[in-house]
Amino acid sequence: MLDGCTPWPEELATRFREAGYWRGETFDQLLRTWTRTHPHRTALVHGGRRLDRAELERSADRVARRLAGLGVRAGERVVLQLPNVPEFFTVFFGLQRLGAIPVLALPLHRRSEIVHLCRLSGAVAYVVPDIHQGFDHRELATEVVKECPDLRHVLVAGDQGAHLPLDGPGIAGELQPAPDDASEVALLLVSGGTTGLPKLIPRTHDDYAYNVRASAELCGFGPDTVYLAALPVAHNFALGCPGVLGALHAGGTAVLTDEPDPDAAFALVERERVTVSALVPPTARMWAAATEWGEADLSSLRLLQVGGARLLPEHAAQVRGAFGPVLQQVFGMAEGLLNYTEPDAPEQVVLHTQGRPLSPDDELRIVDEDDRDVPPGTTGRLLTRGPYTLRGYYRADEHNATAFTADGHYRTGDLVRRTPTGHLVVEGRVKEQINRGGDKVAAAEVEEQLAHHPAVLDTAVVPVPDDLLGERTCAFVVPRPGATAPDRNEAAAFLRERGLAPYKIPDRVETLGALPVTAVGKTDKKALTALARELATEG
Ligand code: J2J
Repeated sequence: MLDGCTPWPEELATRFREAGYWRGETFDQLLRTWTRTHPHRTALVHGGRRLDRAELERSADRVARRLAGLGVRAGERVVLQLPNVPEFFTVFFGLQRLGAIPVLALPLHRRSEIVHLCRLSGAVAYVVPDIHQGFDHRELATEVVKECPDLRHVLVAGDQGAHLPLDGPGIAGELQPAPDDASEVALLLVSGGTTGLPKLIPRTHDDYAYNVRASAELCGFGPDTVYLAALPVAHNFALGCPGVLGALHAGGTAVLTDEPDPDAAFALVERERVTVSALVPPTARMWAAATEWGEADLSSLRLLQVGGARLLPEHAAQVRGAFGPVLQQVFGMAEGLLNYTEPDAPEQVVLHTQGRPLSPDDELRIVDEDDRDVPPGTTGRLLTRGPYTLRGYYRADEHNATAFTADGHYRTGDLVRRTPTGHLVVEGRVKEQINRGGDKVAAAEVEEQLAHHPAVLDTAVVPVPDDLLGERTCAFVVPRPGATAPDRNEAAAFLRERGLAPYKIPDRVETLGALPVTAVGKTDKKALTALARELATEG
């Protein structure tokens, strides 16, 4: 396995192969199988463009030739930052053809995240759109290159500006055969993060193909599936749970859009007869509200997956009321473990739980703070391991020492309880992360960035409840003696300047004379969370 990764112990790997979870197929082999079975079935739709599987495979081969011509080799990492466009998949599969490893940056990542991802992964290339949603990624790339000596190439899907066109000449002649070791890393996903900087999650061909296949089976995907990707496909949910890859695997079609708002999305549902989509709770609620006045024909929808953040029972009821019994709750994580409510689950289960583990071999423990199992039905910290849950973050020995138990359980940081039917209810979390409607913000990352402000002595970032997003971020700032603490606008401008992704910029900034501390002298985040809540209700 790629240096810097933690493989599964050999006896477990053997078991997962014997159980048929791990089938030894790489994503390159899978694409070729999908093409052979249905070469002319539509794979991807974007605006007026339609690519069948044969075209997807040909375009992926072109990208592979292009990258091979630039010297990209098997095992090397390439940061892929594309929105929901077909090129995301031609590059993804082009890299698979070479055995090179995509690092899936989110479209909203900015200089701070991208420089970190490039350096951490030692990426040799960075693939960007030209301008996306008003933001010029070529300018970002120019800055990134200056700070990342290993980065040899920037490739632009679109108007290349000062960089190289993705669509340029590649090697002629035969490509080397694709590497066929399915226990190798196929992709690196970005973790929501709890520490100062995002972590990378290695996903092997074996484990991720299982993740996709088992999800597609559970969700009843088949050749008639038309999946609307309205969340970023760089995110695990829309990529592989079952996502676009699940639709392709099942012989179906994926419709790509960057506009999840109901007007645009409903028009696509009607036009393409979309059967399934995946949303975060705030978008699901907007969709539900929009059915009141929208006139689009949504009768093709068979499944509406909602996950990424807690969907409150009353909101679940609204969504179910608007769309009928198509709602599915999903409690997943890029690190692996996926929980789904079954498509035929009773209403009570769909409204009140976040689903059941996907694999019979997902091992779950619910424990107290000393890692002792809590009594059945009580809330505790969720630990997990299994055939598609990572055993270690990439190049992160120190963090791995605390993020995993000695016997390889991943500490999810989520507080859950299990119902008698084996479904999980997410009750909260112990990790210092703010879940902003599905967008994850590591408190420590924002604190670290804010601490660079010359007027800031100390800072702490906590969640505040929010009706739409579930949570927003509140930063408490202690000014240096004699200095004036930055207000919200100044802090926002400062963090933007430092290249932080826009969704990580605090929604509120409050000044304090000192941060409260606990008996052992740590910042008292509980007290600050309570204070933030109080300030928020005052307005
Ligand atoms: C409460 N919290 C949830 C839920 C995720 C499918 C769906 C989501 C993700 C995802 C994903 C939640 N209720 N229904 O990768 O494939 C919080 C938990 C979890 C963290 C993981 C997928 N669904 N969460 O959200 O890696 O705190 O993955 O540990 O972005 O989101 O975040 P992420």
